[in-house]
Amino acid sequence: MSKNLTYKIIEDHLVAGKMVPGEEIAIKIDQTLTQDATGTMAYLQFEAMGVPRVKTELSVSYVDHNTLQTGFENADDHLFLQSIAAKYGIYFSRPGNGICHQVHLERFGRPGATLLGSDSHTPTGGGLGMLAIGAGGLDVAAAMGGGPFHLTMPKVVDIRLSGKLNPWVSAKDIILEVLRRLSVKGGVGKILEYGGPGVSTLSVPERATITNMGAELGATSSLFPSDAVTRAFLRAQGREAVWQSLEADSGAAYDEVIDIDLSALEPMAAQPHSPDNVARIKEIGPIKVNQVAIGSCTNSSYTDLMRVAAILKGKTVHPETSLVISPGSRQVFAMLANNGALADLISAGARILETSCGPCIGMGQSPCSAGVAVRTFNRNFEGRSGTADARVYLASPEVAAAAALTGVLTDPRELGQYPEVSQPGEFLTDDSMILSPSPEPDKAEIRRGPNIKPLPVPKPMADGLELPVLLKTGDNITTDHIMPAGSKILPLRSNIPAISRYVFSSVDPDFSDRALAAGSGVIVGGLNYGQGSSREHAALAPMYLGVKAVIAKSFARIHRANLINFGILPLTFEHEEDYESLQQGDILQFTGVVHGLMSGGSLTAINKTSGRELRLVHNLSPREAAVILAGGLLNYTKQCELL
Ligand code: MIC
Ligand code: SF4
Repeated sequence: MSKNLTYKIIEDHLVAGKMVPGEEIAIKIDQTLTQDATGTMAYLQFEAMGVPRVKTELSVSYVDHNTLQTGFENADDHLFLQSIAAKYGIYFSRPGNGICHQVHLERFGRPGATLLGSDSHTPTGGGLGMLAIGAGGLDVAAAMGGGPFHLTMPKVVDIRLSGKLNPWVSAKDIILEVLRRLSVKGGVGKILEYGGPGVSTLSVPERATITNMGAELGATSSLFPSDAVTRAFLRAQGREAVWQSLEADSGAAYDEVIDIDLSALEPMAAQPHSPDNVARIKEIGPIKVNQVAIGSCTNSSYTDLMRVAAILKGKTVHPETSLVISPGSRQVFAMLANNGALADLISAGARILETSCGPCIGMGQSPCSAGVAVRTFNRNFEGRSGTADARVYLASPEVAAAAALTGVLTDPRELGQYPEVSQPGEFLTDDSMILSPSPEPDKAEIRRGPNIKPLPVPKPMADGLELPVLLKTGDNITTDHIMPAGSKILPLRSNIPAISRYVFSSVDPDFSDRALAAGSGVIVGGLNYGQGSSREHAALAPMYLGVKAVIAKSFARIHRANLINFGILPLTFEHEEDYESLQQGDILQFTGVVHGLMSGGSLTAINKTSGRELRLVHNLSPREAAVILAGGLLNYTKQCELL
């Protein structure tokens, strides 16, 4: 039977379950990655599992998010991560070496492998033909310990690319077009597999821009075939040996087909405040732009920045527009420095930042009040830039460079001659900032600074619960709403008691006080609750504050899994209109929770305030129900060991 590429890779790694969309399956994980902001928790959890050395083919710990070091916290976390890596057999990519997804693509990714990363943009690796999936840190820790990764078998969508991009139109416009068509919830429960004759016109970094931002669709992952272009990229990275040809069989079946003619696309942008609010630059018009930021794991490859340098060469940025650039990796940065392109960027007035996530996660470079920023990043959620009333537009490096020169949103085709930039035949490869694990792990000492607090562990789920509704939210609540990031809060990622004070702080500053006073409670959400990042702090910190359940119209995949991992019940409405009947402050009484979780998919609660009965659906697999009842995945794993 002819198979699509997703089925081939999953079949190769299948440990349990049937490859039927909607059913729970478990797959073997070959590689893992963590970044520092999720990594400290992941490694505390890994330590708690008591496994002496990682059991994966490769595990890499990156430091790229928290590099501002406005206090001792970040530096302490870096030392902790470095010492953990040395002891447990993990490669350590030092701060300054680059953004995890970009470096992993360059130095470690391998076609046909599975990669689990504690960051939602892990599917960047799909640009190389690997099945790369984002997850919470606890799931990644379990995979490092040799456990399989459990997921719902996704549907597979065939995105057929035809034609070729016109000059000034780029890979970012392809994924913006997909977002325009499918929306931020359109990928939930799906893997997007790219195919068709247009694929061979795209380089690996261009493919990676597309798979990276598939995260914004809520997709489980996105995937390109591994072909001659992949081989040339790996050869130029000095890694041709890991190449293998991988593609879907002809006539393979898909659950859905989407056709995109690349030659019909135009420069576009995602308007505030959602990555799917996409329009053509021409339609949006020449709005004034205060800041341009080029970088992030979506668009900071060598060719992205070479093209920006060529556009800016010999010109100066607009006097009322600030331009900041953060190269994606040390490889990219060094190559730009060596060939003079960095000098062109500096001469044009660009402010060069270190190779890290930087402004993408609100670590500096917040725009001015009510400012407009054009960014090559992947998320423009309200407030994520650090300025509550800023308006962020997501666009290609070409659009960003054009705005930096003109000071207004500009269709880059107005700039005239398109600067052709080719892929290098050989990248500069220097892995001296990637540290190998210690050959003497017993002697490696773990460095634990005062910011690293012990891991809070949830209690087993009670059979009867009386819970106040602590907060009612609307649709598309992001994990940035639940657990904001930025330069003030991100340094507290290793300190749950401290960071929990900021849960929902941008939505309702009194939330944490109210939750602590109540002792326990429930959150009510709308559609696609918990979209965005993989940060398990958006489950862990509410758990610490006493949240026992979230009742929503629907959930984003990673957040739902994180809630379960930390013993919080994710429930949906049997009748969606019941959402309207719930108010903040209502008291919900749950009885027979244990039986309800063990036997089938529903639970009943009585709203004691209104007297209404609520029918709720849990849709938990037997394994997930057991995890919740045990009080989260760590407790569950320990229970299994005792059996
Ligand atoms: C993000 O882009 O939101 C992050 C920061 O990379 C997160 C991870 C985190 O919150 O640490 C993600 O995408 O998973
Ligand atoms: Fe870093 Fe931004 Fe990419 Fe997240 S989306 S990994 S913060 S660059």
